[in-house]
Amino acid sequence: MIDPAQLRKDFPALDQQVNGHPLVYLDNAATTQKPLAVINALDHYYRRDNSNVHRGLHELSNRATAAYEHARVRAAQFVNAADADEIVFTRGTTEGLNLIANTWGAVNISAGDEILLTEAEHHSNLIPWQLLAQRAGARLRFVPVRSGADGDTLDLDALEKLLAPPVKLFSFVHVSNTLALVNNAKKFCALARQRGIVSVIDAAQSIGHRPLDVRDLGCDFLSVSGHKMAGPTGIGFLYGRKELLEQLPPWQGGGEMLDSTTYETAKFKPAPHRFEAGTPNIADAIALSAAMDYLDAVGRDAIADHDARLSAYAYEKLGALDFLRILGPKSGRAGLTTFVMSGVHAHDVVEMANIFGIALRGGHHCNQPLMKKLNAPASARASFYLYNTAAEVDRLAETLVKIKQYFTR
Ligand code: 7TS
Repeated sequence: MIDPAQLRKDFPALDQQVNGHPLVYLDNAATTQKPLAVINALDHYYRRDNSNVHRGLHELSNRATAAYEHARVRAAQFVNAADADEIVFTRGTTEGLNLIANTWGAVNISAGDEILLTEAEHHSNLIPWQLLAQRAGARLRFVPVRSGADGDTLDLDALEKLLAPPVKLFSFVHVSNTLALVNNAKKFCALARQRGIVSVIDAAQSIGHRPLDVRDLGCDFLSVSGHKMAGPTGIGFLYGRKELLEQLPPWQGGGEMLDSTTYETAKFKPAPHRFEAGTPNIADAIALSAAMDYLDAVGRDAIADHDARLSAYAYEKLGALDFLRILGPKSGRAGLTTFVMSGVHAHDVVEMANIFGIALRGGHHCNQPLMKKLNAPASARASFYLYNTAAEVDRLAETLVKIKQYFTR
């Protein structure tokens, strides 16, 4: 079991007062705080090794290149990819998904084809496919979210039926950033593969919270963001199964992604370099590697266990407040709680919580169509990470009672 009180000391941003109260940071699904190991890695890089990669023959460039390519090897290990060449550095989950839509999609999707998503997708796993479908004349299909005795869950019978030709690609969220729903990614990928359908996992909310093994999951692509796993903003990576990645055309052109060029045409480097045009985000890739070391030192099984406990505790604690409606499934929940307070707009809840030093997120959480379907166009969300404690959940619950009282005076 991890000791959040001890781990908090690694995260300088947590040690501050907000509006006269100790900060309770519960907006981890938006972005997590960064440990000293990550801040120090950035500091070290810029103080000592700053240089461009893959081109210099001098000491600093050699160091920067070695550290950048080590980060790729580290990312491959982190998700148990067979080969570091299966890792493309991106700006984050969104860019990785756009990369697939613009490369795999450009070659494989044409008029009459279908792309399967779920109704629980974040906009970043919706809009790239909308754009592709519009360009190619393809159609989007959606596995419905249904609301029943077990809460808001995915309709798995519908999934079985929809996952069939003319669907060519199934892209789904692993852990929903609003519903706290955890999809059975391994099963979804196995079903897709049996039916000759390419699978894509949006692992933005799972990568920093549980062990992930792309070979065990059996996915074709998996996209993640560094900033949701204790790493910096502006960096993430896309895993692509080698056989697929190797065949894909580039999507952005520029320096570093080619072997040779004339004025008319170019010969491109193999994957992953052909997908990394221009000077990459060297510093943040290196610091992301430090974040992965940090998470593995804490232990990802232990983080998952802590998430599950805190999430169950929050569900029980907030569930006891009869003026809240909590979205998502009733069991097997990930480490976040999204709720609607009766008679109080989510933005008022979040602003009032801030007065008490508590950081929440309010709005549609980039899940607009889903929130509309669930008749919760605005909701507030508390999302947890390894440094959050049960005492913080208690403070949240007490504060929500105060907020409700304030608005019903
Ligand atoms: N997919 C999911 C499930 C997400 O939760 C997010 C970000 C993304 C993709 C996009 O990640 P990005 O790093 O490329 O922006 N989710 C949130 C959130 O819930 N609040 O702020 C960002």
